[in-house]
Amino acid sequence: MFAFDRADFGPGFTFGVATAAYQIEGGQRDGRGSSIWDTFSATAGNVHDGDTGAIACNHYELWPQDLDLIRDGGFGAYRFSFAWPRLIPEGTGAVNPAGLDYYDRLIDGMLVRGIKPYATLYHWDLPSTLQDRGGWMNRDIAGWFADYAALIARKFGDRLAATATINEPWCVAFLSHYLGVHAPGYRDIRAAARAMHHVLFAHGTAIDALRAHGAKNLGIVLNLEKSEAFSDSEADRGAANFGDALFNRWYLGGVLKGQYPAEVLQFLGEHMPSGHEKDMEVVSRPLDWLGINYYTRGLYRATGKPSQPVEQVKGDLEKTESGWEIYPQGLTDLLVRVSGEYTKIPLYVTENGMAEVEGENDPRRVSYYEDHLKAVLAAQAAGADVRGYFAWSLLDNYEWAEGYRKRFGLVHVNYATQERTPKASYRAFQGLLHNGR
Ligand code: IFM
Repeated sequence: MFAFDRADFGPGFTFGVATAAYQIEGGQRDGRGSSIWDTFSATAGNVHDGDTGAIACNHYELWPQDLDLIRDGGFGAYRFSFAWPRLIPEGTGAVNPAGLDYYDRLIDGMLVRGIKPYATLYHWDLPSTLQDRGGWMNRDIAGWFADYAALIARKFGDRLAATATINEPWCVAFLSHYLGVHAPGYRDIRAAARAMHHVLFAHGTAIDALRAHGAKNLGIVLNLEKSEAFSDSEADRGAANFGDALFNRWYLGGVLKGQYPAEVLQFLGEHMPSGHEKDMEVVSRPLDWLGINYYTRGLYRATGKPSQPVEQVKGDLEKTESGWEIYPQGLTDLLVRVSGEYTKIPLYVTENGMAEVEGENDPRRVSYYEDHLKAVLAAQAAGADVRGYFAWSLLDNYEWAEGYRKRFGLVHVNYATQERTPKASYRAFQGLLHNGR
């Protein structure tokens, strides 16, 4: 049981759960095209144990019972993502009728259960055919993505409570094109520089397309980490500032102010696409809300090496099963900072949660949620306009390069039988949301 009341968050505060298509759907049939995660995970060495999303949680078929779990937990909203290759198998051109039918059923299934659909257009499963054409490195993606956004607005827009363009552009760009950890697995500064700009440019063109086709309540979801210095030395403080620029300010500044941080532009130098300055008005189209995904802090140390000036190090705070430090204060600090320095539009915590060892008794996760929800209350008390909170995740699911070994669910999934079993953390939310306690 959590030690606060639902009412403490204010009237109309939204409590939801979040998932993403590739991590839970499975259902790679009925005309769904290939995505970069299908091919990346099929390549030896990229994903723990060679796990793929081919079956995942079979949400493609089991969605009715999953929506029942959301409703019975007392959650009022479901943040899900559309799979681009399920809707437009080749990325552009022909639309897959079975894909449209699937999301029709899913969205209508939410509405009949009183659950608000919070959609994300892109949560990392780029159609493989678009990767063949350069993917996020190709400026044309801004047009491909806008066309896909327009389709969603036309087919589903009137039933969506909120729509986000991109989930976690840092991961789409830097993690996937510089660090090489996620699909498509590049380790190349030119690839990264292009992806870092094109992902935000495409966000802007998608916002235009969504608006032009009548979709309402539009935003983007950024993953932010509180950047801190490993030591009080001037060099480490400088490293934390650079880490903050690369991880947080590139995306906050780009989207909300139309400006990239100078130190990152200097780092990327000649690798940035020429003429990017002219796109910044599109990059910073007005939004109706901002989503923030928060998990941990970033602790930075200077390396003294010009080619890699900073490195992230592990601190000594308690860690989750992913090895991420548990740091609720960072969530308060980020929400207050964004609200003070960047925007007064409503803020949503669109993901927060932890990986924990397998099992249905997960007291550490209950504490994690309790402490982070208190952090939201503290941010509200300090003036941040936080309107909602989404737990990551409803189900144990496919944790990208970590495969199925990291479990983030409020609900346990037995991958052999697809049986779902609510954990203590699910019951804690149920207590809060049903009883008002
Ligand atoms: O599983 C991911 C999700 O897809 C994006 N945000 C972070 C989660 C945990 O790593």
